[in-house]
Amino acid sequence: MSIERTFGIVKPDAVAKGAIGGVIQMIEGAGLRLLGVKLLKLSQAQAEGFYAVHKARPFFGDLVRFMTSGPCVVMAIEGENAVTRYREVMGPTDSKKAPAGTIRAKFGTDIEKNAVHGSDAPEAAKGEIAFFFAASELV
Ligand code: 3AN
Repeated sequence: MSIERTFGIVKPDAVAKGAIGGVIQMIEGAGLRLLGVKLLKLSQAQAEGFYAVHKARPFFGDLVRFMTSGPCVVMAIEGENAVTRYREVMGPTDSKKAPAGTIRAKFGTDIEKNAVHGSDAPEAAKGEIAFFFAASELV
């Protein structure tokens, strides 16, 4: 077991349905803690930069449009095996396939409006946290 950091976003669909508190409750309930939290509306450039790895995918334009459609909450998260643990709590990308008890089953709608983002590896988490937080903002 190792203490790890991961990065999460409460996406615009979940913020719009008043689920910020519900998502954070599930993250904390999984034994993870927040190191940093911000409410913000992503600019076009921020969304394109954050999802640059998906630039060639057919859904890229829709993804950027969705992620800039309203406010979201960015979170730096810490805990034992945080990357895997948080992905378990999120559930799979497609909310329709998410098992009961996961964030995406509770607050997501489909593969695009899937309530939350989570890093897929510790190295990715490092870059994603640095994309939104200065070291001094992590407590
Ligand atoms: P995850 O967020 O579960 O790691 P990724 O990294 O494969 O999933 O995809 C990044 C984001 O792109 C997803 N959260 C989802 O919002 C969107 N996405 C992925 N696949 C599709 C798709 N086939 N159609 C629409 N949006 C998609």
